[in-house]
Amino acid sequence: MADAPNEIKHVASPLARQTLLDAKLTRPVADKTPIRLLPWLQVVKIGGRSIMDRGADAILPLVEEIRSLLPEHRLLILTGAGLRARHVYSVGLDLGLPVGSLAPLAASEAGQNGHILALLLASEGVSYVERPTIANQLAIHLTATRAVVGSAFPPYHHHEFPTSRIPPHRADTGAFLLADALGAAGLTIVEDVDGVYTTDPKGPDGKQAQLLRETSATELAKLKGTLPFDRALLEVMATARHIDRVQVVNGLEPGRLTAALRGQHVGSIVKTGARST
Ligand code: GWN
Ligand code: ATP
Repeated sequence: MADAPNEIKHVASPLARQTLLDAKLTRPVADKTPIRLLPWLQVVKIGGRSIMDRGADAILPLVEEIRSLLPEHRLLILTGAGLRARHVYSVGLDLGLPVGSLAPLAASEAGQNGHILALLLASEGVSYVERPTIANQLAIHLTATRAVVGSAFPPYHHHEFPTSRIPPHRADTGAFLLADALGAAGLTIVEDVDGVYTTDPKGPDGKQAQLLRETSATELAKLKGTLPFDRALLEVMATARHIDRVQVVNGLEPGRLTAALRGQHVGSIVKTGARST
């Protein structure tokens, strides 16, 4: 039999045959700014404990505000977990459950809050969308409607880092990771305080608390006390690709979220490590 011509095509890859651990080799290929997938999207994280747990008094005015924002913005609204997650942590910790088991239990509470919020906005065409939908079909949903609601918690489950007994990556970190990965126009974190203070304004040293109108992830990393969001958020901010600032606003004050989405400075702006593009 005559030799068949060799038609094997070699697929050239600049990363072939090299270790992915050598930054000198990977940098020329990998060090490119990724494209913004949804540059018109505004991501809004609604606090679980700070807003949703307060019930109608806090939720209904915010729902009205979001309703009036819909003609102006396309929104991915993500909810935090709140008090029910704190309860499940305490029961789970008492029973000795590992952090990777606690993470999905808490995440499901963030999902429940999302379902509640979505139902209140259903008449506007807003629905709760499941994680797999956020992962793969967000664009088509946001083309069909102005906003969707999802869980802010990252779905690490048993992949959660065992660096502490409480899952370190919670709703604020999850919302940021998603907003940055999607190349969204912005992320606004809605809380029950005017922004980030030097110390907890509701804590024992509350009288000394000063509002940090503008700060950065690097500066906040040096602050030893508590923050109004997960500390892991500072770590993911450091390596952000798109979201160069996050605004933390008081959702109990009518109009603050609207102003923030219009680009006004009405809370604390936290700068990240991303270069603005
Ligand atoms: O259940 O409220 O999504 O959107 O992290 O996983 O623990 O799940 O383990 O699509 O995949 O409870 O069932 O639950 O909140 O997370 O969801 O109603 O596999 O729509 O089935 O990544 O919602 O839920 O809790 O977000 O945060 O069925 Mo829920 Mo959450 Mo629904 Mo989702 Mo987890 Mo799914 Mo999932 Mo699980
Ligand atoms: P989740 O969505 O995870 O349920 P949340 O974002 O709604 O949570 P908290 O985790 O309770 O809410 O964070 C908000 C609270 O953080 C504020 O009510 C405030 O009392 C407290 N806090 C602690 N440290 C600070 C700080 N340095 N600046 C401002 N608020 C702080």
